[in-house]
Amino acid sequence: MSNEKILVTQPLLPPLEEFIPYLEKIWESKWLTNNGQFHQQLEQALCEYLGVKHISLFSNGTLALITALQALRITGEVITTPFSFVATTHALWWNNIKPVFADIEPHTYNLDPEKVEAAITPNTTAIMPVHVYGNPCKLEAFQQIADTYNLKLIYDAAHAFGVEVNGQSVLNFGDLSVLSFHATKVFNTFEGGAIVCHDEKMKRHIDDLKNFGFRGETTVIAPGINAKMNELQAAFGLLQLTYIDEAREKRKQIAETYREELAGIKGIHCLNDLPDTKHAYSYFPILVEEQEYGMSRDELYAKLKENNIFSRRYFYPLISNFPTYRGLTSANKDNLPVANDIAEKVLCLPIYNKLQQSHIERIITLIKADISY
Ligand code: T4K
Repeated sequence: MSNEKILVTQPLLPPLEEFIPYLEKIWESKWLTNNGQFHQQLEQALCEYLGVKHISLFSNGTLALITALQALRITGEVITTPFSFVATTHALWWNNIKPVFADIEPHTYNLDPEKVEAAITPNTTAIMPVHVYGNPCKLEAFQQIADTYNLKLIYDAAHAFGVEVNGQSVLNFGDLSVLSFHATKVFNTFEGGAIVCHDEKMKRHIDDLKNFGFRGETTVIAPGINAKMNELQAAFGLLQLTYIDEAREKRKQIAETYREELAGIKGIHCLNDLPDTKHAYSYFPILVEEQEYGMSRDELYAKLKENNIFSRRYFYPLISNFPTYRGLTSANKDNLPVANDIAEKVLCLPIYNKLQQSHIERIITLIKADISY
């Protein structure tokens, strides 16, 4: 068996020669950024592909998150999950908003609506859940809480490209949803991101904010930022859209193979697909129960690494355990027992469209090795 290095992910890269005509057009037009032709085309193409009304492209997902909070003028406290990539909480911090962590559900690893409701104070202004690994949050429950307490609802949908529940995009829920198109994501524009919103007025406001707050040549409506997607990124996104369905299908097959192969192993648990859901298969997380499996998550991680397989412990450490945040009352481990438990046991196995059957077999063989039953 080859010992080729296998990373947790590999970006979706269409054939290079197919990108050249896009580059030629950019050179011809001499229009490199600031709402160019490819930017406009990609916004429209993504609205159609994702089934959403309005989308504003960004240079990355983190700036899109920061801008989404600005667009809704969020202040005070926002209830969010500790089980995510640090950018989720950093976006609050950069806006001078106090993050309040609530615990997650044991079977989806998403923010638990009941725990959110219990964490609401007079200072709470919004809820920011994450569709972790692309698994949809409890959409109706969150909307009900937001409506009851008059809170804004912003979804970090960085992992949820193309995810649908009952034929409806998850991006159509909440006030705003934020996507990431980073190289490691299902759909990438090298770096990139987007905000999905539901009305023209909000889209215009977001577009102004990402361009220094300019509306027209001489008017600045707010202290905006520079978070625009450039033409190279947008052109790459357009090309990539022609390959996305094939790549998503490949990811689905890989996830199914992993599930079948890992099914009989004591102490290794996979996340199941949720009913009526079209998944993104952005990540393939497993939980390693040390007592049953006979090896800890970190030991398995190290063993795979020794064998040139680079799985990742997304999301360990928990955001609430990083020095910046661990002083917050809500970061206390007693407040977040499920999240702390999952973060100690989770391991994301490689998944990407070019991952081959032989690669999967190598990974499975290593996970199965030394098991005596
Ligand atoms: N919200 C959530 C829930 C997120 O997960 C993220 C980002 C954000 C917000 C913020 O969105 P962005 O501002 O990033 O658009 C990676 C990504 O950098 C980050 O985008 C992502 N989440 C996070 C979960 O993963 P690292 O530190 O793990 O990246 P890195 O460089 O170790 O790459 C991971 C693996 O991917 C490597 O083993 C190799 C492979 N890789 C990576 C890159 C960059 C490639 O094959 N090619 C590449 O170009 O954070």
